[in-house]
Amino acid sequence: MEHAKLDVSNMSCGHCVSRVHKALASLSGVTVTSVKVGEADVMFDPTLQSLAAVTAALDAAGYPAKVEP
Ligand SMILES: [Cu+2]
Repeated sequence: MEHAKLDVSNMSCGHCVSRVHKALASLSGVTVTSVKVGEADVMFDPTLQSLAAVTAALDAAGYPAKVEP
């Protein structure tokens, strides 16, 4: 498993936190470590899921995300 920290736009409240959490948790190979307003931490299995697919899923949910270095 690899760790990634995501910078997530458009989040403003607990509702956004639960929507982002749900979008991430629905992806196979992804374990959500934490979600806060503006950021998310995940562990992912690179053989099952790419970071590009993870950020694309958040984009689709209305929360554009980028990977923090
Ligand atoms: Cu919200």
